[in-house]
Amino acid sequence: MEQFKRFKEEITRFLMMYKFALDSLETKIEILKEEFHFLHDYNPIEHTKSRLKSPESILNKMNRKGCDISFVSIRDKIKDIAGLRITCSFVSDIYRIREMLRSQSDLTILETKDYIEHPKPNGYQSLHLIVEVPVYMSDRQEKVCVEVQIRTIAMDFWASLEHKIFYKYNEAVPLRLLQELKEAADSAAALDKQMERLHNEIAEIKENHEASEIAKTKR
Ligand code: 0O2
Repeated sequence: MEQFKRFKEEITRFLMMYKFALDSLETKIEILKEEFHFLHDYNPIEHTKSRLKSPESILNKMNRKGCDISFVSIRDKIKDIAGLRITCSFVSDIYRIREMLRSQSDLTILETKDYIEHPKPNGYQSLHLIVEVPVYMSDRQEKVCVEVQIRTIAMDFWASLEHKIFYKYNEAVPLRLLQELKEAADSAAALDKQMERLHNEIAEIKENHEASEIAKTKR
C-alpha cells in the first residue's frame, strides 16, 4: 500500500512537469496570437488544444516499443507525453508559427517531421515539432519535451475523421475506405492551396486599396 502511494506521488509529480511545460507553451502561443492579430489585423491561429498522455497510455507505448519501464527511460523514449495541437487557416501560417517558435530563445526545436512536405502514404498531413520547454520548479529547472502538431483546419478535419474510422474498425480498415480517405486527403490539400491563393489575392487588393487611399490624402 505504502509502495503504491509512493508510486502515485512520483507519477503525479512526473506528469506535473509536462503540464507546466504545456501551460507555459500555451501562454507563449496566446501572446503570439494576440500580438500578431494586433500587428496584422488577422489571426493565424484558429484554435489550440492540449492533452497529457494518461499513465496507462504511456505504459502501453513503452511496452509496444519493448522498453523497460523507469521514469528516466519514459522521458527518453516518449516525446509526446505533452501534446499541443495548433490549427491554422492557411499552410503559410503553419510555417510562420514554426518560425515564431524557433525565434524564442528559451525554446529549442529538437525534431521536425514535416508531413506536409512529405505526407504519409494514407494522406495524413501536419507539421510535427518536438519542442524543449524550460520549466522552473521551486528547487530546480527542467527541460521538458512537448510535441507540437501544427495543421490547417482541412488537415485537422481529415485527421479526426481518419482517427475515428481507424478505431471503429479496430485498425483493420476496409481497402475501399482507405482509398476514399486518400482521395479526401488530396481534396483537402487542393482546398488548402485554393484558399491560400484567394487569401493572398484579397490581401493584395486590400494593400492596393490602402496605398491608393494614402496617395489620395497626399494629393
Ligand atoms: P494521440 O492520441 O493523437 O496522441 P513516435 O511518437 O515518434 O514514437 P510516430 O508515429 O512516429 O511515433 O510519431 P508521429 O509520426 O510524430 O505521430 C504521432 C502522432 O501524430 C499521433 O499520436 C497522432 O496524433 C498523429 N498522427 C500520426 N499519423 C497519423 C495518421 O495517419 N492519422 C491520424 N489521424 N493521426 C496521425 P498518437 O500517439 O497516435 O495518438
